[in-house]
Amino acid sequence: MRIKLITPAFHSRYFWDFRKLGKMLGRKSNNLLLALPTVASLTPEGHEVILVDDNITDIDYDDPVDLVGVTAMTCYVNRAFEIADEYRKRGIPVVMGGPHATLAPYEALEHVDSVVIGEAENIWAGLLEDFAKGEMKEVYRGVDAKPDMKDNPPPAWNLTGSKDYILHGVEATRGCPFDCHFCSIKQIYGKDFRVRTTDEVIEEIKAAPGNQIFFTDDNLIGNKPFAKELFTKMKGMNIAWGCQMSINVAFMPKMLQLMKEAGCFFVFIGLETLDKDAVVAMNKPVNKMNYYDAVAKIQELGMFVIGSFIIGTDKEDRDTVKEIAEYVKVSKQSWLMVNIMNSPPGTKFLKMMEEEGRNVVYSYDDLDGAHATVTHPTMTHAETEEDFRWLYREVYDWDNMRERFVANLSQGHWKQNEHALTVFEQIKVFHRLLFDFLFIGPWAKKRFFFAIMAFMLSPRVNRATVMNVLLMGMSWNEFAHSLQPTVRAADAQPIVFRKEYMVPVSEQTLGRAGDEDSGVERMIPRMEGRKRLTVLPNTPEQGGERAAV
Ligand code: B12
Ligand code: SF4
Repeated sequence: MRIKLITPAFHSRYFWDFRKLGKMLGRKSNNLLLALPTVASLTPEGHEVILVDDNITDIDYDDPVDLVGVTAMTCYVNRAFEIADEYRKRGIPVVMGGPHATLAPYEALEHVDSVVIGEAENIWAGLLEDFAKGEMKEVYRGVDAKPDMKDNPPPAWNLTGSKDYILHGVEATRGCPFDCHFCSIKQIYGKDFRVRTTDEVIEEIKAAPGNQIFFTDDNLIGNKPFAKELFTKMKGMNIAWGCQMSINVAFMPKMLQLMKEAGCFFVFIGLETLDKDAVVAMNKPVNKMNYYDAVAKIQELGMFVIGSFIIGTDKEDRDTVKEIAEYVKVSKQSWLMVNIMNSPPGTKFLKMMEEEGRNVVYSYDDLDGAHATVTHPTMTHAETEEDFRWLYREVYDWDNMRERFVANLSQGHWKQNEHALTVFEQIKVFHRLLFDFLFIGPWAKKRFFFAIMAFMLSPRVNRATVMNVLLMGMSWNEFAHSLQPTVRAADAQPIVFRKEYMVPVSEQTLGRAGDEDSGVERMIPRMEGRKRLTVLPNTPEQGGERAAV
């Protein structure tokens, strides 16, 4: 069989797109999400698999294939549905998996022939067998057949244009020990934290194209002995890597030392809010600690912290972003990510907002962290979004970045990231950087450039780190200035989160349409001719009826 696996394009700019950095390095995209290279690797021999990344290539709908697979997060599921609809128009069956299909499978079934709820490892080969027999089911429950992660094959990077990407994802664990109320990880992966063998992870790192790795794990220190063993084995591998972790890592000196020795380049930490009561309301008590101390402990070892904040929660007002900007200035936290509080399927937060009648989402596209989608007690959506843009512009202002990085690079010992960029890449990129910094943009940009370049002479900082600060600063400054206010049609209506679509994972059933015992027939709201999800009026005033989740 010929199987095409498609990663749909993301509709707008986002923090991680590193668009300018990619241009400088001659790469088309930051990364290819790991989902489909992983599914490809699970495909039994004898089938031809083609991986397509809609972010960088046009989809050839007329290229003959037997089966199409798509993945999707909620914020780009509309594009996934468009792709699926195109293929189905041509009579080609489509399977969907990933976070959205897991959390709202009965909606996905309006656009595709089959959904995989949860993980594919113990499902995919069987699905293909069923398909070959003409017996593909509508629902496959990977959540009941979770892999133990011990024998996961490495992602099929050989099928990707690996030179197109800056970073490559490596997965060492699945799950998260926490259960924040705005997150759906426990729904997707269940409550157990699973780990691979460290040897398999090391082999995968060796096989990954390039020398820059992003661990896709939700919390790489979720199992501490495992993390320590992994970092110990990574020492000397000469790769630069980033990861996500909870803030308590800052108070594990042994762990930090091992990370540093293993070449850690950045640690992404969900700090969420400066308000310690709000942290408790979010069910993230691990964050009840002093962020200033924590960030300093990581950065003084020469690892960048990307601290992520959520704005637009109930306790906040228009001063909140100013407080966050001040915190970044004083703490000298290197990089900041901001999200506007939103309500994806499968979260306790969505349930709360629906019950309170405060979920006002115009499109799934808006659940990308850059749009306000819940009613706030004192701020309008436009004000929250204005604050969001202001905060990015403020933190990524050239003079603010200069102050932070001069302080960072003067204090720490930024030597372990020698391989963040190869010497060849450094040479290739330097003249582009020079041209951009010297001839384009304001004086503040040149001040930033010369202040950071001065660290080329420092015995405590290596060249690759200097170049990366310049590249990342340039990229996130450009991103901050690319953000635009949302424009909506005057008659735009919020969509309805339909109860029958968002069936909790624990209640979703397995089976085939028409099979009475499966429950599928009962739950899938059949629509004539499989048309796109209709946008329904949301509130009674608009003539609609709000669906509770
Ligand atoms: C790593 C990651 C990223 C990285 C990706 C980097 C990289 N190099 O890969 C970055 C930082 C770029 C990122 C960005 C974003 N992310 Co993210 N990300 C993740 C994370 C932590 C891991 C994803 C991953 O690679 N998992 C490993 C792979 C192998 O697992 P998987 O994707 O689940 O795939 C398995 C199954 O789902 C299934 N499957 C998946 N697709 C398909 C398709 C078919 C056909 C089949 C059969 C099976 C199948 O099979 C796979 C193997 O079992 C997840 C959380 C999580 N643990 O899933 C969040 C997550 C996916 N991200 C999320 C979000 C919201 C975002 C952002 C919008 C954040 C933002 N505000 O910018 C952006 C959007 C980016 C974009 N345009 O794509 C949400 C999505 C929620 C939702 N309802 O959709 C998640 C679930 C996090 C969360 N806590 O809620 N992310
Ligand atoms: S710590 Fe991160 S991944 Fe874990 S539940 Fe909270 S937001 Fe989700």
